[in-house]
Amino acid sequence: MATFQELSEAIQKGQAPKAKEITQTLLGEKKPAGEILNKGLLDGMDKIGQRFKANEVYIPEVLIAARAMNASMDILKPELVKAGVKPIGKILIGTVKGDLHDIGKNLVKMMAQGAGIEVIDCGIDVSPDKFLQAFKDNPDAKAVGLSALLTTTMTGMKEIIDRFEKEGLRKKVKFMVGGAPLTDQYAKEIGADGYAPDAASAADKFKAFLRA
Ligand code: B1M
Repeated sequence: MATFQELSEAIQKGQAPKAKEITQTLLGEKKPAGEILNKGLLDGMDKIGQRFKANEVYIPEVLIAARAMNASMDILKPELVKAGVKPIGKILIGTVKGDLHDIGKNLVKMMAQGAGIEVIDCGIDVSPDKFLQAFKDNPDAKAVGLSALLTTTMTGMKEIIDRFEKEGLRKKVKFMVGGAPLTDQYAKEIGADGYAPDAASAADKFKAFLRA
C-alpha cells in the first residue's frame, strides 16, 4: 500500500529509487496513471518549486528532485499514453545564439516538465532560423522560452522575436525570456510577453500562457 503523498515527498527529497518504487506500487494497486502524475509527481515538483522561490532550497535540491521525477516518469509514461493523458501544452525552449550556458535553461525545462508541460529543447547556441524551424516542426507549440547569460547574447532575443514577426508567426506564440542579465524592463523593450527571474516562476508563467 502506498500513497500519493509519499510519492510527492519522495520527489521533494530527490529520492529517485524510492519514488520509482512507490510509482510501481501505485500502478500495481491500479491507481490511475493521471492521478499518480498529478497528485504525486507534479505535486512534489510544485512544492519544491515553491520552496525554491522562497529560498528555502537551492539549485542542487531542485535538480535532484527533477531527477527523481524523471526516473518515475520513465515508468509512468507508457501508462499515461495508454490512458490517453495529455500534457497541458507544448513549448519550445533554447539558449540564444552565441551562448553556451544551459544550466538555467535546463532547470526551467525540468520545472516546466514538472508542471505537466511538453518541452521541445532546441539546445544551446540556437539561431533565429533554428527557433523558426523548430516552431514550423511543432506548430502546436504555444510558447517559446529564450535563455541568455551573457550581455552580449541577450541582444539576440529581439532578433528572434522580430524574425517570427516577419514570418507572420508572432501572434501564434508567446515569448518568455530569462537568464541572469535579463530584467522585466528589458523583456518589455524587446516585445517579449513575459520575463521570469527563476525556473519556478518560469513554469508558472508558461502554465498561464498555455491556459490563456
Ligand atoms: Co560563463 N559567464 N562564460 N560559463 N558563467 C557567467 C554568466 C558570468 C556572469 C561570469 C562572470 O564573469 N562573473 C559571465 C557573463 C558576464 C556578462 O555577460 N555580463 C560569463 C562569461 C563572461 C563567460 C565566457 C565569455 C567566459 C570566457 O570564455 N571568457 C564564456 C562564454 C561562453 C559562451 O556562452 N559563448 C563562459 C563560459 C562558461 C562555461 C562554459 C565555463 C560555464 C557554462 C556551463 C553550462 O552552462 N553548461 C559557465 C558558467 C557555469 C558560468 C557561471 C559561473 C554560472 C552560470 C549558471 O549556470 N548559473 C556564471 C557566473 C555566475 O552566475 N555566478 C557565468 C546557475 C543557473 C541556474 O543560473 O543560468 O541564471 P541562471 O538561471 C536561472 C535564472 O536566470 C532563470 O532561471 C534559472 C534558475 O532559477 N533563467 C530563466 C535562466 N534562463 C531562463 C529562461 C526563462 C526564465 C528564467 O524563460 C525562458
